[in-house]
Amino acid sequence: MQPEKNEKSSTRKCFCVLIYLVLLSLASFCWINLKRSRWHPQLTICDPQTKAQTDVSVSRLEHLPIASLESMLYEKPNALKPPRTDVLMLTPWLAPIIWEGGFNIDILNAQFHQRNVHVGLTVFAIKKYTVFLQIFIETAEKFFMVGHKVNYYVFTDRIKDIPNITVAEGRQLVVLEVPSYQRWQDVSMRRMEMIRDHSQQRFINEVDYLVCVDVDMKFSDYVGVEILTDVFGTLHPGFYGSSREHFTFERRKQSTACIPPDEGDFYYAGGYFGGTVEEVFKLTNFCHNAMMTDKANHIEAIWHDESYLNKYFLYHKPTKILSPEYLWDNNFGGRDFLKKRRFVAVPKNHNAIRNRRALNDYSRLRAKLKFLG
Ligand code: 5GW
Ligand code: MN
Repeated sequence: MQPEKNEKSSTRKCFCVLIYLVLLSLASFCWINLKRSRWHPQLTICDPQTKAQTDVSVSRLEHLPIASLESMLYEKPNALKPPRTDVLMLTPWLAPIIWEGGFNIDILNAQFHQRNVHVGLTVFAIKKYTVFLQIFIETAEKFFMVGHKVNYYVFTDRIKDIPNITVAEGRQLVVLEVPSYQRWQDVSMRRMEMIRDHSQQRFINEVDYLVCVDVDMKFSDYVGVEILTDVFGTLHPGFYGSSREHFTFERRKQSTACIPPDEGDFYYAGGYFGGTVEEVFKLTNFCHNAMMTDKANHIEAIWHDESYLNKYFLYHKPTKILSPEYLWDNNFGGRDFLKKRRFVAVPKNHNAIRNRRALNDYSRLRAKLKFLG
């Protein structure tokens, strides 16, 4: 019985040693792997899953549409010679300010034609302001986005008074019937709400960019794709040279349009803004909501929609700014820096068109005269 017992115990010993060796090699294998992945994390790039992801992004990049311009001849830009030194051409947040001489329209037209860009021009002709439409559209046919696809969106409460104007091929006149408001302030301010609502319901499906302007105006020189960008505002022709204290921002703290005395970049005009439909939706939605908040608090900003627009642009900087070439009033005469007057105010017979506003106009005129010295 003795030798049998000995044999059994030596087999058990062998088995234990074997188990010990297996466990040891397993532990060292794990340890080496752990160390390797800690020291060389980039090795995970070889992981088949990551490799698959890399392949997907490579193929997406490989199938991007290639846009290329045709060969063109034009004057070489000079890094040491700015085209103009008499005006500011770039904001501190690197948005271009659009002045004659600062761009080559042939290059821009080629780029925008390639994208087959479609532009909407919104204009309000409520009550007697329908009288401005004929000249507005006739001059736009001559000067606005010539050669590009254009939709005119005319908001009116007087469908019957809309002149019958034939527009060029690739252009369309769309008349939108909207309610009118009794107070002229509401006529002006509700434009934000109506542009917002129509952006959501229709403009987003029909155009890429919106340009939103006053109707008591005429085009007298070219306005093209140089103005198009995510979101743009326009320097008010009465305040481009003013100091902050002379900007007629809303100053009362109770208003959502309030701008503190030590803030504000430019004084933007209420009658000329635009951008992509998405950005114009955001802008008009902000302005309308701010107006409704103020209305509930029985306060209305000093220059109505213009005050809310200025508040928006203070904290949502425009990606381009139009110079006063794009919004001028010949009552100011000319200026040396003004190489073109592209869009100018049509003189209004205030008594016939809007007699109720005479008092306010007087105070505005005084502000303008003060600025002009
Ligand atoms: C009427 C009386 C006083 C002020 C505005 C109106 C008015 C403005 C109106 O009866 N019907 C109308 O369609 N509007 C729209 O609001 C026009 O598109 C107009 O261009 C815009 C802004 O009003 P404006 O042009 O009189 O304002 P300002 O600051 O250019 O003189
Ligand atoms: Mn106007």
